[in-house]
Parts: sequence; structure tokens; C-alpha cells
Amino acid sequence: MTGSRMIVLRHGRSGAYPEALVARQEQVVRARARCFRLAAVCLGLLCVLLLITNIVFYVKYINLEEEKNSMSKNTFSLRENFKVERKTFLSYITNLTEERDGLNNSYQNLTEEVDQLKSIYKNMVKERDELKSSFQNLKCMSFGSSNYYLFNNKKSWSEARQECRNKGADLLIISSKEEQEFFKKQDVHAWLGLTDAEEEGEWKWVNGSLMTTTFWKGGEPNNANQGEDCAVFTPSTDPLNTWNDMPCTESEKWICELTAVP
Ligand code: MAN
Ligand code: CA
Repeated sequence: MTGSRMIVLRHGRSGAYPEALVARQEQVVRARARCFRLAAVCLGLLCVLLLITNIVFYVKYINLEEEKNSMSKNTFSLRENFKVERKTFLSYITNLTEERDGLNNSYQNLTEEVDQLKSIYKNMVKERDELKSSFQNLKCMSFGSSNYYLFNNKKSWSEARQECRNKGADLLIISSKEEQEFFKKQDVHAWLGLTDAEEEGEWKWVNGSLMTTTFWKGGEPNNANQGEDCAVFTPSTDPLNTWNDMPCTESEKWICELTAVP
């Protein structure tokens, strides 16, 4: 028990110093009231603090909510933009792929064209060289109403004939003793326009006429190895016996004859 309470009880019981007791009690009541006021003030302050805190949090919450909404909107618009851009890029890629395929095709076509041109060029060079060599080796002669061209390069009978036909002429046809002697003097070894390829033993000139005057070498035509269907003019000591039959696939020089149109 505190000292002051012991004094109140002691004096109360005995009835001594009542004013002091009252004063004391009033003092206690005032002190209690101060305490209560202080507590009320503290409580009020706490409430104010709590209110301020609530307001601050509420404002923060509102801001965050707004921020969240704006971010959601941004995210949505970004997603939409991304979708549009993705679509654009996909169509871009498709176009580029088509363009690339087109270019690949063009490249392939061009490559083929280049190859064709190369081969044409190669053939033309070959043809030019052949023409050059034919021209350089070409010997021109004239007898009667005919012009003759002796080619010094060698070809099969058919190829040689084609060469003559390309120039509007044909392989040499000997139709007289004089013509035979003329060529004997040239000392040539060349294809004649004479063949029995259609019917063995039936010798025909390239103009379709049957052979009448003949200047075969002795023992010819012998169709050696059953494979000689084309006639060749050969150098021989005997001017009227100079022809031989040979395989048409052999390579020989040839003479083209161009008969003047009457
Ligand atoms: C020899 C003869 C000819 C024949 C040739 C073939 O010269 O038998 O009749 O045409 O060989 O190379
Ligand atoms: Ca022969």
C-alpha cells in the first residue's frame, strides 16, 4: 500500500485533516483527468495518424490502379501492334520468298541460255574454222561448162556430198573421156558422185542417171568385205582406169561440181 493511501485511511477513520484529504482527492481526480485527456489526445493523434496513413495508402492505391490500367492498355496496344507487325512481316517474308524463287528461276533460265549461247558460239567457231580451212584448202577448176571445187580436208561420202549441196552443187559426175583425163591431170584422190548403196552392183550418179562410161581401175569395183558402195577417184598411171569402190564411211577429200545453167 502507498504512503498517501495509508494517510487517507488513517485520517478518515479518525476524522482528522478533512480539508487536506479533500484537497488530496481533488488533486488525484485532476491528475486522473489529465491522464485521461492525455490518453484522449494520444488516441486522437493516433486516429489522425491512422487516417493520414489510410489516405496516403488510398492515394497510392489509386495511383497504382491507374498505373496498372494504363499498363494494361499499353500491353493491349503493344500486343495489337505486334500482331499487325507480325502479319506485315509474314507477308513480307512470303513476298521475298516468291521473289527469291522467281530470281532462282530466272537465274536457272539465264544459265541455260548462257550454256546454249556458249554451245552455239562453240559450234560457230568450229564452223568458221572449218570454213576457213575449206576456203584455204579449196582449189577451183573449170572444164567445159562446169566449175569444180576440190576440197582438201576429208569427210565421209555423205558428209562430203552434203557440203557440196550446201553450196548449191553436188559431188563430181564424170560423163566423158575428156573430163576423166582432165581430173587425171589434177592428180586427185577424192570422192566421186557415184554409189551403188541402193542396189549392190547398180552404180548410179548423184543426179540419178545410171553409169554408162566407166573408168574403174583393174579389178574394181570389188566391193571388198561386202562393204564398198561409194566410188573414189584415185591417182593411177593409167589415165582411163582410176576409180575404186570404197566404204562410204571412209574419210576422203572430195570434188564438187557446179554445172552452169544453160
Ligand atoms: C585395196 C583394194 C581395193 C579396196 C581397198 C580398201 O586397195 O582391195 O579394192 O577398195 O583396198 O581399202
Ligand atoms: Ca574397191
